[in-house]
Amino acid sequence: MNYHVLTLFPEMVEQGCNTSIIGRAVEKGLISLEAVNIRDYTENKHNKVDDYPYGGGAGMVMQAQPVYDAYQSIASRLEKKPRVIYMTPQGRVFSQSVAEELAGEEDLIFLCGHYEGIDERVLEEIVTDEVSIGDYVLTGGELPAMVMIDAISRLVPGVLNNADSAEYESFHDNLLEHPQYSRPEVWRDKAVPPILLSGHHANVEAWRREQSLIRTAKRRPDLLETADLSEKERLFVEKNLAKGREI
Ligand code: 9D3
Repeated sequence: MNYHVLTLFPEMVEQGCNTSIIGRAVEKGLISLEAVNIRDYTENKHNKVDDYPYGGGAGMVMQAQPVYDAYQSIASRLEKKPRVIYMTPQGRVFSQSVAEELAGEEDLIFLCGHYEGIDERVLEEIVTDEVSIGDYVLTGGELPAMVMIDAISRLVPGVLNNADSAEYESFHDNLLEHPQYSRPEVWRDKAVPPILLSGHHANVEAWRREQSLIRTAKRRPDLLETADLSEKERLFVEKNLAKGREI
């Protein structure tokens, strides 16, 4: 996977990605990351990338030319036209399924905006996807691009260690995870649930599954609509957990 980020803050993207698991994946050659400074492609002596909006109004608009030329500096080197993801609060909301879809691409270009936006004409020319990371207001598209790079990278084969990828493979039917406990057995008068010390593997698994159902019903009831539940589990949820009730 080769990521290319079009931004006015290339150091922010590089600093953010070159640490942690993503940094190690870059060192291993599994992914590459290039942050392209849009300001390097201006054609005026003050390196100005924005101007007033036609029609008036507050703020500034990023001009088409430097964005397009920065894009061309990447695209002209690639054999195939890459997907160009414009990070915008108006895009479709990022999710695990979007990450899975994008993880299959060879190259991804992220376009990060600032100011009031980018001249619509260059967006029409180069953008293939518009993505938001959720309904809250940030100051730019860099953190959203980094969030997407993190979520996509862990799906690239070899990026996660074996234990973590096994965890990923055994998908959890769209339920929240059960609680976890480690030593000591008693901490501040709170004991670990005894079933976890029983050594009875099947009972432990049944308890964990039930905890997942309870948690999901309580915290994210919306997930139950699409969760993969057995007939018996559906009945358990209906009887004990539906509409905010809890056993
Ligand atoms: C004055 C501009 N705003 C009108 C309400 C729109 C606006 C544009 C750009 C607000 C914030 C931003 C900066 N944010 C992003 O570029 C962004 C973003 C976000 O703010 N939230 C969630 N996902 C994303 S993806 C890019």
